Formats: sequence, C-alpha cells, structure tokens
Amino acid sequence: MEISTSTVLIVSDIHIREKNEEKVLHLLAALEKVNPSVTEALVFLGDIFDFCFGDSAHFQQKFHAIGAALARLTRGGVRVVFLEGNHEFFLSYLSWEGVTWVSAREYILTTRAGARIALTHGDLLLAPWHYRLYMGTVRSWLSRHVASWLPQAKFDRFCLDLAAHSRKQGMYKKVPHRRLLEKATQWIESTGCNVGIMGHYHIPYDYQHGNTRLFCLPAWDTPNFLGFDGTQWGRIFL
Ligand SMILES: [Mn+2]
Repeated sequence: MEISTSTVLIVSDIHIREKNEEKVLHLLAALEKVNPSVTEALVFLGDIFDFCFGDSAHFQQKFHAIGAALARLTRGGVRVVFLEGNHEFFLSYLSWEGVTWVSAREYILTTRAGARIALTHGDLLLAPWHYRLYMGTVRSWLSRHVASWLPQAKFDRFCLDLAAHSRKQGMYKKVPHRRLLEKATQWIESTGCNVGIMGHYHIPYDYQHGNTRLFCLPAWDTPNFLGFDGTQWGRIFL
C-alpha cells in the first residue's frame, strides 16, 4: 500500500506540538504525494494536534501551512474530513478551504464504489459519565469565549504541558483490551458498516469479529497512515 495509490487515506494521533517539528515535515511530505485523481478521501481521525483551539489567531497562524497544503487536495476534488479528537477544540474556526469538520462522535464515509466506513476518534467508547460531562463543558459556547480572552501563547504552552503530563500519568497505557474491542465491535455493528476505524488508544489493532473489522491507528512515534485501495486495507509507514 502506498500514499499515491490509495483511494482512502486515514491518519490519526500525530500530536503535533510545534509548527515546524519533524512530524509536521513528514505530514507535509506525505500530503505532497497524494494524487487527487486517485485519492477520493483523506481522513484526519483526531488528535492531529497535541493542543489546538481553532477560534484563535495564534493557532490559525501556527498551523496555517497544513491548511494550505490541504487546499491543493480539496481543490483537486479530494474529500478531506477532520474529526476532532479530545485535544482539539473548535477546529472549524481554522477555516481551512474545503475541509469537512466533524465534532460529532462518529462519521460514516461512503466511497464512490459504495463501501461504507465507520469513523470515530474513539475516546468516548470507554468514557465514564464524568468524562463526557467534562468534554461537553469544555466544548461549550462559554468556554470558547473565555478561552479567546486568555493570552494565547501562554494558553498554548499551558495546555501542551497538561497534555504531556497526562501522557506521563499513563492514560494510554492501561487499556482494557477485551472490553475496548467489545465496545468497538458493538459500535461498528450499530452503524451498519463492516469496517470501523478509530485512533486515540495508539494501538495498531486489526481485529476481525464476525462480519466486522476494526482498525486502530498507532500514534506518530513512527509516522503512518492507513490506506484502502478499493479492495484491501494496509498500513503505510513513511
Ligand atoms: Mn485522543
């Protein structure tokens, strides 16, 4: 599987912290290889940024190069879909040309050939009620206005530190695999799709259960995409 021959490309959990870090260069190089006459859809599955608050000139400028690279693709007819992860807020305010922003918990992608693919970031599959309440509050209209009053560079630094801290606490390390795979399978079945794809847990699952197949994307310790060529799925390592 290669970038240039994939009809669907999916990428997740890059966790970009700085605008010119190596992972950004890898991403921009990968976007260069996408051929709009071959690739129908490119999906960002969330937590592409380690922190981003879209309704702010600071973040709009910081990540401008990625939006500009995507404009070449959307102008060429590629459907670019961006699902928000739990590190990302109000991304539609980035106003990247032609991008479909999804803040709902799931999105069903239908290819021209009729394949239906269920997509979710994944953090809500195992979420307790207080996590849902917290995320709902953070995303509320009020916090958008409060956040836009803060000095943005300091706000950015604070939230990046918070993200690094929660990683150190091992929030991705204690995953109850069996329960997660069960929940994910139920989720795929509830969508009526045969294939479901998620990120968030940073674990490269490829799990078949009955008629459903679940993929999970690893984080970008090794830069990677998941590709579909119309027949088969495969991992692409850059
Ligand atoms: Mn996540």
